[in-house]
Amino acid sequence: MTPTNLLSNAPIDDEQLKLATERMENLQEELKTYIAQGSGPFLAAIYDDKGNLIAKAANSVVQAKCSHNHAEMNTIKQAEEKLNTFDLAPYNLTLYTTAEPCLMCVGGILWSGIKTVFYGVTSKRVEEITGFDEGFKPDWLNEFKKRKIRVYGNIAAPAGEKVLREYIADKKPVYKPTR
Ligand code: AZG
Ligand code: ZN
Repeated sequence: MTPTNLLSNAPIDDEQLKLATERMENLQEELKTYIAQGSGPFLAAIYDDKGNLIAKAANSVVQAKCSHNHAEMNTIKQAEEKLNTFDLAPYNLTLYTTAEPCLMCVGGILWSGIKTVFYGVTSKRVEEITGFDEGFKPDWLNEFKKRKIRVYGNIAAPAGEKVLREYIADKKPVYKPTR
């Protein structure tokens, strides 16, 4: 049965949702190790439709001193390098990300050819819990639907929110440009 708190722009069957929830829970658990090694509190992974892991990367803005280095952007870049293409569409790939893509990453996903997105914590909750600025966003689920990109959000969100609360409790950096 599809949970009522799912945020989506396409149907999904129970088995697919169960697999996605398991993968998201694993990603949230793995994120803790990345944070301990200095990454920002976001992790993303790309799988193909046979279940092969194509790419996985965390947010490395602080480590790499690059404001573009969000988890989603790093993961897409890794996948494109691995598959030697700027267009991932023929590979029918799915992106998992521990939090809703920010303004920049919504664009990055759109240009990449990713076909399906599963995200964990909503941008609203990320901002409330951490103070990160996720940017203003258009009605991106509808815009993605028009472009045949499926989106499913709020997946394993309690596990994701817990990781973000721990990040803040540990006084890790909430970086943003000075205004
Ligand atoms: C972020 N949100 C997501 N989803 N991913 C990142 O890497 C981020 N960095 N700041 N906000
Ligand atoms: Zn982003």
